[in-house]
Amino acid sequence: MEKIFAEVGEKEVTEAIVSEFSKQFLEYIESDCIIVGGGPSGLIAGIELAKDGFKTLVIEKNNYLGGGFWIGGYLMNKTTLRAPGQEILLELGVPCEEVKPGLFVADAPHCISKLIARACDCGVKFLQLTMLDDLVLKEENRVSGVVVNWTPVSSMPKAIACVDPIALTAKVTIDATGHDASCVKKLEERGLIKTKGCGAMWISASEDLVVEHTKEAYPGLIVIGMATATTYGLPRMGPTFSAMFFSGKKGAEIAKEITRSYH
Ligand code: 48F
Repeated sequence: MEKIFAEVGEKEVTEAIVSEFSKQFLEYIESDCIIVGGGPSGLIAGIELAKDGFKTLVIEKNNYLGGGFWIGGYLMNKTTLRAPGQEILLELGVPCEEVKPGLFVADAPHCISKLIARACDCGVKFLQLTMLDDLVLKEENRVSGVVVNWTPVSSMPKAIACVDPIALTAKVTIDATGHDASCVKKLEERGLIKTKGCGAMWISASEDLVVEHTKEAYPGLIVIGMATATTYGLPRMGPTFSAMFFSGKKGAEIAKEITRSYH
């Protein structure tokens, strides 16, 4: 039989995975920015940071990236964007159609796959199946990174799940965990912040409010996307995504400022 593929065996394949992963993991034990959550807001923030040379790591508890952006709403994979969100889709090279003045529709899988690809192109690094377990809090209660574990540990029986997490440090951390607001909730558990919970749906008000409330919620921790709504009691917007883009971009600008002034 004529061989098509290079003569490489099991040992070399395993070695390649272990050595390349370890190299990157060692390099990213300390980052400029850690983004917790690989949904639309987290990915956009990652793109904006990495393209300007900030060392950026995204932590995602699922194996797949993209959060709630694979589906528009219910079971239907058409996504909607209110103007001017379509401009970001066009920058990404995703076609969209204006169905009503100011309301655009696109294929959700196309949107999210382009967003993930752009994040990779810009140099964002990812740790999938990695779950936020806690925050690193030091320097007079400043968030200085995240404590993470392998996602399946949280669903393993207690008897065999005694696995300690590890810490990854960063100049700034972004909570992009959607409705869960997982990072902010860790501060709330310690009485350092009080969340208000996401309000009922009100599309025309919520998107502007989410962008307006995108900010440093606690020293060293920025909140973006739907985590903003959970933190500050803002109405939800349901199946429309422009605010995720604009909140992610605003969060990245705040993160750059914090990183530049960090010492
Ligand atoms: O939920 P998600 O897409 O958040 P987002 O970027 O966008 C919200 C929209 O999808 C939609 C909406 C507005 O259009 O209402 O819901 O704000 O992505 C959040 C990501 O964070 C991950 C989760 O798996 C998802 O991919 N995540 C959540 N908790 C953790 C986490 C955690 N504790 N550790 C790691 N990842």
